[in-house]
Amino acid sequence: MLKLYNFPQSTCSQKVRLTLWEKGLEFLDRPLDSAKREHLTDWYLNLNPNGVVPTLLHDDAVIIDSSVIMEYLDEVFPANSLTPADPVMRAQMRKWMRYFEEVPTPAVRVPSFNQYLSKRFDKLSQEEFDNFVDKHPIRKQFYKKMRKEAGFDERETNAALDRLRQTVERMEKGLADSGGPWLMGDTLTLADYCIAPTLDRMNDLGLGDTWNDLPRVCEWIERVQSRPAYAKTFYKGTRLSEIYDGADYGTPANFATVTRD
Ligand SMILES: N[C@@H](CCC(=O)N[C@@H](CS)C(=O)NCC(=O)O)C(=O)O
Repeated sequence: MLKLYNFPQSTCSQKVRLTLWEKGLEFLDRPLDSAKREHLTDWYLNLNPNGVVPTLLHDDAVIIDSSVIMEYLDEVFPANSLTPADPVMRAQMRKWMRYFEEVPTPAVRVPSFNQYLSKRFDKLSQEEFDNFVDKHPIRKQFYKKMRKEAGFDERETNAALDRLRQTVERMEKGLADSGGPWLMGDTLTLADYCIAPTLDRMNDLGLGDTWNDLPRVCEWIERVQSRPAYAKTFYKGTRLSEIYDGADYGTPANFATVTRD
């Protein structure tokens, strides 16, 4: 049995949902409520000491970290493989994945917090915010760099936008070098699904023009979006623009009171 603890709107969760759907695997979707800080409760930290989503349960095994989960699923369920058979090609695919984890994945958090995610802190006093930040096992320093109500400063924001632009430029070149239509050539791989949610997020943030002048990336996005797995992953309520428009952002009041199976 596969069970995925995740946030509907999290890019890291979306990478894994894309993989599950693309491979045609049945799984129990267990969305956590980020506004209620369910990912910082004791029962969840017991599964994932990093206090981040996603976490996969496969029977008794607990697998954490989105790219690790993607590779695990593709290894354990080899049908509809999303990994090249050739070791050199596999290394190339992983090279893309490590780059995506290191550069665009953290970068897209900056405009995401600037435009939407920092809104959830509006109602918190500075002290409540500091307490919230201290609860994060691996994200304290990230939150400390942010101003509670205003997100990140211009320097940090511009650096993030530069990294996002570098990413799509590299993808354009990668698609030209591989001959496309996918990053690794003629077959869709984990590398494509590792980055797709970041570009979807950029689109949602109004940053879709970052790749307007890059025709191969424009085509690649349309191709990814046409996969049935894409529609299943990005169901209504999975984009920040849908969640944060007029929503009640919640308070940390019911910390540690929520339990889940
Ligand atoms: N390296 C981890 C990072 C996961 C991660 O950062 N998840 C974010 C959502 S995309 C999260 O849970 N953030 C919780 C928070 O900031 O409170 C992975 O890929 O699974």
